[in-house]
Amino acid sequence: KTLIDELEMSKFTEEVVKAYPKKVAKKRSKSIVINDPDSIPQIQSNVRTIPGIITQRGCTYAGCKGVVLGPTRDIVNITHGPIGCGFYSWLTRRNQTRADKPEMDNFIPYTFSTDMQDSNIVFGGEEKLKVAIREAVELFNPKGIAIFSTCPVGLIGDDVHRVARQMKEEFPGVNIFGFSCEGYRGVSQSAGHHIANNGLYKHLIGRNDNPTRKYKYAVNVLGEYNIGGDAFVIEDLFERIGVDIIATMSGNSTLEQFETAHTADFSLVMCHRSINYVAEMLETSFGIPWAKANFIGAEATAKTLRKVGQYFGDQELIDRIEEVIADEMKAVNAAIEKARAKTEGKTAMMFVGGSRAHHYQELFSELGMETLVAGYEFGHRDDYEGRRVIPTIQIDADSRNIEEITVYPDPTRYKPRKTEEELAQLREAFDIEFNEYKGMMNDMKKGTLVIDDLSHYEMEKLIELYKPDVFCAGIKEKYVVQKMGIPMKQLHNYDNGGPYAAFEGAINFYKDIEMIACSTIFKQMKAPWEREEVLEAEYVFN
Ligand code: CFM
Ligand code: HCA
Repeated sequence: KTLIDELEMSKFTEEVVKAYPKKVAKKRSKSIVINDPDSIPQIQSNVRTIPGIITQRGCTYAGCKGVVLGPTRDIVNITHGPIGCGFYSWLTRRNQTRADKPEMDNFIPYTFSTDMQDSNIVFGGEEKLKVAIREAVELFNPKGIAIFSTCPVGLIGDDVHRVARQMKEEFPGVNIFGFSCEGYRGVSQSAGHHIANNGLYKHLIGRNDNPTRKYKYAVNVLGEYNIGGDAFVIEDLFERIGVDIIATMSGNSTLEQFETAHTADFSLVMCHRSINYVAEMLETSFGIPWAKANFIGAEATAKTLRKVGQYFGDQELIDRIEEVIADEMKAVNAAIEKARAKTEGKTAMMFVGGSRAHHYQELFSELGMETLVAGYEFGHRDDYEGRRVIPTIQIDADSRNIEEITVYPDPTRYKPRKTEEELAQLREAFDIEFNEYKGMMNDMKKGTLVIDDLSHYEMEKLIELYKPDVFCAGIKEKYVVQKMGIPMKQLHNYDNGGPYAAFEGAINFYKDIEMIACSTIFKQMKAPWEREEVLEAEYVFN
């Protein structure tokens, strides 16, 4: 009997479904499945959270401004809205940047907002936005300014795109553009990613044909946000194998990187959920193929580097890659051996965004730890079930999830590098060889639980029933989980740790997990509700 058989993961479904009101139970049970990698079950995802449920999710504005555009250092990102939205999407994610020359702009240490007040809601906020833009130009003289709409902006009808156009006329040298990424536009951050991707394409990508190139081959690294310095480690690795990174989207990035992304030879896609639209657009318009990549885990990193070698088919590059892998694996193996003596056989659960709950399972399995349950906050079915994404407009009346349609650029503005026919051929051969279209469920064991948009109630039940050795999620879960006596690791901002990407990052992760999963301190803790009498709340359903 395996550990998973013994734990009887089906107990969870029964208990949770029993506790919910009938309608809620019916809806939630479609998002809770027992996995079978040989015959992957359908999972309901990317649908509206049931009102009243405490969700881990964030909003569309968070996905657009905080996630995709936020990590760029030389665009002034102005939040048009009340101050809270700008403040809470500012640096809690720990996206880093390297602006180590005096001539480099770096606006990441600032949060820019129009700080809308009641009077702006009543009389309109466009004038205040113009004042903010003028002030930003006067103080910082930036190359670009992006405006992000928050919920009230959509409700009162301020037109951020019109303001952007007017301000561009006033300041012709500055690229000024807006995003209609009001928080309520989608069911989660996911719609914000799509809106951001369209904006990147419309306003930035393809505007500069002269990238800085050192080497013969060049790639884009898409869906890597430099949390805790991950992108720095990846950049160092590419320097060692002698391949240029034209654009990282958007960790440690600049406006120039976006503008020249169309000159790369190949796109590697780390977080597919947040940037697949740009990857598809670069392939369709410029004939730049993309492949899924994963720099989380030493084995996964080696596999990704080998894909790069295979793509360019250059023996010298392939040899260099093998040398780097062999060299790095020495330290990795020594670190695994040391940590694994303590971590082997321990268990983990992880609930994060739209790709990390999958990617981080690699690192845990390198430590000999089993992932019992995992889920995304806002992944789509392909992120779970591993099918090819075809960007489409999705209108689901029941879930009220209205996704943006992917905007392909006007072909007269760009010169595609490949014909339609060449592209079709390339896609067919390439996808089979390079894109495995694997989702999280392909890589999880039979009998494990997969849960989409986990509720707070479900989280507590999971912990009560299966007592994992480590629980991974975000800040909303952190302290409740720790008070329950379970070590908790944030996989969004890595708490204060990282980098965790590539070989160097893997070693950091092994050490950090060994430290928390094997610590006895949490077991000695008593939560406030265990120490003193508390009023018990009772759910009343009708
Ligand atoms: Fe992609 Fe991300 Fe993630 Fe994401 Fe996010 Fe993030 Fe995340 Mo937090 S882009 S989907 S919207 S990997 S911010 S860097 S950690 S939820 S799993
Ligand atoms: C976001 C950002 C977030 C939040 C993390 C958390 C991040 O989606 O708005 O809830 O702890 O990674 O910073 O996902």
